[in-house]
Amino acid sequence: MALFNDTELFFSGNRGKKIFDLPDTELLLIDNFFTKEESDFYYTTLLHQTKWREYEMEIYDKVVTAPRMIAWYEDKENVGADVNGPDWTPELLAIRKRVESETQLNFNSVLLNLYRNGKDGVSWHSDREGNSGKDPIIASVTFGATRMFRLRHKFRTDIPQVEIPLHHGSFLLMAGTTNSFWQHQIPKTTKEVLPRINLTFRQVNRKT
Ligand SMILES: O=C(O)CCC(=O)C(=O)O
Repeated sequence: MALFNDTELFFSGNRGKKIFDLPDTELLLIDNFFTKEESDFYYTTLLHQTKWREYEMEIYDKVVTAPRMIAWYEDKENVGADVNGPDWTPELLAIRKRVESETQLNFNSVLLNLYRNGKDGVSWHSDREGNSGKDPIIASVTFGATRMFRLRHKFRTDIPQVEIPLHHGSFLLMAGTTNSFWQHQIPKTTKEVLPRINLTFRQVNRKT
C-alpha cells in the first residue's frame, strides 16, 4: 500500500532540521525524523493496535466529546499514575527511545491523538496547564496525513500566526517558554484527508 507519499523530503536524503526564529519560543522541526518505511509501520501498528477512546471535555458548563480519539500511556511508577492503565507497547517504547536520544531528555508519558478525518481537530490551547509544569517540554511525532499545526502568540497581536505542515514521520519539539507565550491548534479541514496520528511525549510530575 502506498501510504502518505506527499512528502518529497523522504526521498531527498535531507534530514531537514529547522529551528524557528520566533519570539518567546524554542521550536525545532525535523521533517523526516523517521524513514518512510518506519513511518508506514508505526502508522499502521498504532492505528490498529491502540485502544482508542473518546475524550469528554467541559466547555462553558457543557460536557462535549472532543473531535478526535485519544490514548494515554505513562510509566507506572509516576506519582498518581493509573496502575491499571495500558502498558507501553514495544513500538511506543521504540519511538520514545528515538525521541529521547534526539533530545537527550527523558519522557515518562505520551498522549496519542487520532484525527480520523478532516472533521477532527484540536482547538486553540497551550500545554501549560496540567501536570507537566509551567514551561513543559513537549516532543511531538506525527504519522499519517499531513495536517496544519497553527501557532498564535497569546499577547502580541503584531505577530502573524504561524502554520507548520506536520508530515508523516516528522518531529516537532516545543521547549523554552513556547507554551507560556503561544497557543496551538490543529484546525479542521474540508479537504479529504486520511487519518493522522500524533504523539506528544511529556514529562509528567504530579505533586505527592
Ligand atoms: O496533533 C497535534 O499535532 C497537536 C496535539 C496537541 O495539541 C496536544 O496533544 O495537546
